[in-house]
Amino acid sequence: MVFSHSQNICKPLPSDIILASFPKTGTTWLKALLYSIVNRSSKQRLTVENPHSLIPVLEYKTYGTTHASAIAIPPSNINHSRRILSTHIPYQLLAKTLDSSECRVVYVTRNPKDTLVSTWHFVNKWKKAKEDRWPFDVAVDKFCHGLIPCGPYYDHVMGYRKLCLDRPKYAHFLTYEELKNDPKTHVRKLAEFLGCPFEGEDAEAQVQDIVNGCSFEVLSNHEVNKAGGFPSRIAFIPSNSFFRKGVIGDYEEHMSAEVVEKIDALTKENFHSFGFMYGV
Ligand code: PAP
Repeated sequence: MVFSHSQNICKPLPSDIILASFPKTGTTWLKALLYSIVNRSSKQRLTVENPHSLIPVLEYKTYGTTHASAIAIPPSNINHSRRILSTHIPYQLLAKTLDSSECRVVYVTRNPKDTLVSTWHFVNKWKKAKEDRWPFDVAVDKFCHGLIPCGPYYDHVMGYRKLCLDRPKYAHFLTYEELKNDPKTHVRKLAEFLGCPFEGEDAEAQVQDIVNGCSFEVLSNHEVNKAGGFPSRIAFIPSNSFFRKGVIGDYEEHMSAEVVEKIDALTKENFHSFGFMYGV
């Protein structure tokens, strides 16, 4: 797959919503939340479909030929509902497409240590990887050198952060941790950002209902998210591999003090020194 700065890989509609994220930072959760916020009356589809089946991945739809998770991207002349797409493509490669569009971009990120641990577990759950587990120290090394899919993580986050700071009307930045700590506030903010705020007497109940329906505990217990999976070019990805623990700080179970120190130093260099006080 070759991208360049000059490529305009698709032309989003002003009504489109693009969920951008680095892998393992909260994509599945945000897919469920955005789908529920936009399609309030049909949010029960989440009980029978995996969030990844409901929200297509831009890069698979644009370039992919073998990914079979597929619902097609709806044609742009269908107006009854807003299209939601997701992408892991770095902003640096999508800038031309996003900067020239009035679509809404939601970017979610997660602290680097939990992102790394989640990535490591996810890869080791792949069918192929069972015979050949990915050693944790190798994963740490690859992460620190930016040699994991869609990496470097730090460039990915800072690219979208710049977009969100530059174009706040069109791009919204949130973190897994703030969403976890106060989901109702962030669901309300997301709805406002998307131009479909919760209003009326039952607004509070609607928000609570969406937060509950998209919680880790509820989503991970739907049959559809426990069995089956998605064939991809690399491996068969089980549906349940998108739901592991869903907590903040799981890195403490896996990382030595030395590894924590190494990643924190990178985080300070790549985030804090640019004024983004996050991730340590
Ligand atoms: P993806 O990039 O492959 O789509 P993504 O959904 O971004 O993965 O990340 C998966 C992580 O989100 C998992 O974290 P963990 O490995 O630390 O447990 C997964 O458990 C977590 N996750 C999935 N759904 C939810 C949810 N509803 N609430 C909170 N965390 C969730």
